[in-house]
Amino acid sequence: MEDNLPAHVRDLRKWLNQYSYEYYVEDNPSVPDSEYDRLMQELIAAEKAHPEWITPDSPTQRVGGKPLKEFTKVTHEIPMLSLGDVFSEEELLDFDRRVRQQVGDDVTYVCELKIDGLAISLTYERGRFVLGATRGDGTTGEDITNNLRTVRSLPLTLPTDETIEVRGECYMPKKSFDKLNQQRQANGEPLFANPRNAAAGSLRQLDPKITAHRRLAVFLYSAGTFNREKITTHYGLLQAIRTLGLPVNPESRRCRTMQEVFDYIKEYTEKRDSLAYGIDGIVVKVDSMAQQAALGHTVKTPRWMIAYKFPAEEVVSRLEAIEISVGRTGAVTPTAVLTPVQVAGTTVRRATLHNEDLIREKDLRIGDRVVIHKAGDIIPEVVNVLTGQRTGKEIPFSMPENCPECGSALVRLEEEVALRCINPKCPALIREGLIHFVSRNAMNIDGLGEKVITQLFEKHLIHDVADLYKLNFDELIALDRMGEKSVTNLLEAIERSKQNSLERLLFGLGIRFIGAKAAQILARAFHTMDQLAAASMEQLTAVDEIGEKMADSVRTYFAKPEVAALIDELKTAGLNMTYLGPDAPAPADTPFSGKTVVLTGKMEHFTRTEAKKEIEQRGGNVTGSVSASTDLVIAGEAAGSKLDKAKKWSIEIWDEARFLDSLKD
Ligand code: 0OX
Repeated sequence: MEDNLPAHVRDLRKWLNQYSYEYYVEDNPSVPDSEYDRLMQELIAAEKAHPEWITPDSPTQRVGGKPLKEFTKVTHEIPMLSLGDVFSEEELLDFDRRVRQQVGDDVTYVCELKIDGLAISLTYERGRFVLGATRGDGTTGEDITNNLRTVRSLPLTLPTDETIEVRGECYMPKKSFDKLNQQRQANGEPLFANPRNAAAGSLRQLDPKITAHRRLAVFLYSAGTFNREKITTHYGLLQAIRTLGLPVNPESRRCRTMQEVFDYIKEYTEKRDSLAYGIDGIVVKVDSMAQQAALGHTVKTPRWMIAYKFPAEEVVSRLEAIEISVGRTGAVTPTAVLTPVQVAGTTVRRATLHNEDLIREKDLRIGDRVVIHKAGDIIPEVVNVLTGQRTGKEIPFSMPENCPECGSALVRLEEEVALRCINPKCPALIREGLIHFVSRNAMNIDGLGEKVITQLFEKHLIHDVADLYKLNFDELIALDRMGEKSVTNLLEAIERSKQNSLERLLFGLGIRFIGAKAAQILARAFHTMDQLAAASMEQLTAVDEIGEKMADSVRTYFAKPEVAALIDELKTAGLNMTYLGPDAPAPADTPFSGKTVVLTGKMEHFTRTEAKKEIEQRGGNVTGSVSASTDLVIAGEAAGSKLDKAKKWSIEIWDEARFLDSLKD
């Protein structure tokens, strides 16, 4: 293509690409911006006069292409693995020991910054950027070529005739993030919580014009298809990628001892805030490719690298109050209301207290100064109380004996830490059940958020889910902040939801222990609501992945006369009650979908039964011992031989904070 271009157009492209590289990758421009702009205008004019000179890799074509309807799927020829992580120096030493056991004592590591962005893959065919993809689940990602094309530091052409696939991280520099949020604030738009979310949101745009305004950047750190003939080390690979003109993070360093690794970690823990981009840890990789091959990888992660994650940032705030809320299942949860503080990039106003035991153990009192961190850097938690700073005015807290919404006595079910309201008529249970019914993974009724449901419920316009299908225009237009257009859209969304496949309705009904994945399995196995309702214990437990507890819950649910009446009402309203097959949109993937998980050690916030339930509700399978089929081990305090075994076999290991993090919806 390029060969047919006149020399002056080729020169313009070459200079523009070179100046872009100097500016965006090297941060060291050799010409003023005005010169770049002048050349760009010249190229635009030339291409306008000769549209046949426009090719997708012209520097004028970064923001091309129409908005997409949806992203197409991309299969990664070589799976994109992810990183195992550790949180302490001891665990890093364990990693080092495992490596040395396998490949001997002569090991060099490369330490890299762990960029807080999104993993991407870039394919260049004969030097032309042809495909950009997200990591997705590692096997299948999404085609985001047009969005990545807008990233200025990503070259559209490379000086090579080979086909290569390089991998790395797409991120939003801190400056771009601050600017973006300032603009959003000025426009009254919701702010992004952190640069990573902003980068993710920007890459998910179907219209590349929006992405272009977001000022993303990339760093490459690995490769799929790549000519490795003369390359024997990871450090060499990084250099080869850099030589091609691709951005590679300049802070990577070879470390010959664990002491050097720890020094690197210390150095960048201190430099972290002054970097232009966010990092959430340090990646330690075995340098020698021969040693990498000897170490191999598990299904998900290479055994020759590990990420050391920075500890969660801790700050002190004041406990203003403890609020009690009642969830859809009746579980009563206390929440700490805090004096707002900044933690790890966001303002924290509330923190989960999980349950009464936690308040008692920590002896939390209203007015206490408390240490806050974010578990897995996401969910705010109270770590401990600064009892030494008490003034004597702090007020001890005790959980109410009665439900704050309906007044009925709260109970503690066997084996559970949480108190529950077991009044099926409790307004909180009904309201939360309605919110769940319309939610994205259930009936997915757009425009029916928590606020609208709460209003409808408080105005007595809806009492159960069947009432949603009786709502009319006049009732909806009378609500706060509802215009004609939104009411029409909402009524259409409600109407559309009647066609949903059975599993969405099943999940939406909120049968205990039946999460999105279990609902899908049941719908596939029994096909219609009536057949499921009539299924015996034996028929239910005969279904793969449906255990006694789930089966029992399904039986109990359908045995209730009020459930039969509700299903009849929904049928009369015209709701589909059959499974529409695997092509119907699947319930959201969870971190546990299809995974075999082993729990070990004692957790702070969950009993074993509770943790198991959380995992099963998300489509995971919990087993008692570590074996070849174990995908994940979740280790609490004082974990013993199961943890050792998991480490030995390089099975993915999570601590409780990571587990908590994964439970966020
Ligand atoms: C990062 C980062 C992420 C290569 C194969 C599995 C993990 N966020 O900066 N991943 C990797 O390595 C991949 N390296 C990094 N530096």
